[in-house]
Amino acid sequence: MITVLAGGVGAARLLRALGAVVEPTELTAVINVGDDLVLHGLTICPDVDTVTYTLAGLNDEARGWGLTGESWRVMDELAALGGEAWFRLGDRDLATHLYRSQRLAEGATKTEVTAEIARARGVAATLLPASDDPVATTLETLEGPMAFQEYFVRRRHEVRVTAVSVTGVATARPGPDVLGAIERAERVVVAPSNPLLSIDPILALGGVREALARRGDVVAVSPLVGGAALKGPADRLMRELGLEASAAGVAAHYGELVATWVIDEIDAGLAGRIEAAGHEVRVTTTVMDDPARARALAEAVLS
Ligand code: FO1
Repeated sequence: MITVLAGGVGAARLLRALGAVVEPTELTAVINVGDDLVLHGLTICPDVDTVTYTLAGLNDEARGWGLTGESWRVMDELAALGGEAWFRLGDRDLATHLYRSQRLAEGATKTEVTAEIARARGVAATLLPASDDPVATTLETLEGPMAFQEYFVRRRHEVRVTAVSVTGVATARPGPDVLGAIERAERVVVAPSNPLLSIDPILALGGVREALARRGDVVAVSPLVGGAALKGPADRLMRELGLEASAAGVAAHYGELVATWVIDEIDAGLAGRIEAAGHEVRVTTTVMDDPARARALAEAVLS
């Protein structure tokens, strides 16, 4: 069994690549819920949905989020009414949010609803929201506190951040199977997701850091390649928060929690520094832009 701590696109691609090397039923993803939001009365779980759609082969590859073959008629009508249309929910995607919101209103948990949607979409991997309790990643910015999607989508992450916090995390518990999935796995992998916005909100849940530390054999894939994120603001955010925007900077950020780093060939020159900080390092291709390269990364992660 392999457990992957996951954000959105990068994690979804790693999980898909792993699923080509091992039986997908052997994969468990613990997925960030810090960027979840309630909009139009609907509960939306962007990272959970990105992983679900990608593993179901239904995601829009070019956009990275949402469903393929999407249309936007509801959003266009909403915009015509003067409604909030900055966070684009496609017509097909809306079915997921309607289903989830109704089931939550009936008393189901996020974990249960996620499993139901995964099953309906033919996803064999186990998908676990990191928590069933409300947690919300919040950005302290020069303009004041900002909710995650307000910063990420509405402001296109173009506002300077001074701190990241996760509201609700002090009392939120990890989902019912999360700690067990970390403890029982043969391998635990931290996906190449944004360390500050996707992985830290998972690590902040009570018991998660401790469970990872007890293992002492966690493998992580660097989300930064040549000092830049393939998607999203990870590099910029790290600089804004005074961290080094490089594979070595991410390694320093996670510290002892990660035993082995998988870094890109472009960053081979950083291997010595990361090793000197007490980690093992594997250098391989980490950019999953074609199936062969994705497979090579999956094999490196499992070797
Ligand atoms: N990202 C955007 O840049 N613009 C959007 O309008 C948008 C809508 C959206 C709807 C559903 C969903 O599951 C994801 C969506 N995303 C959108 C992506 C999402 O905001 C981020 O990529 C993640 O939250 C970051 O992990």
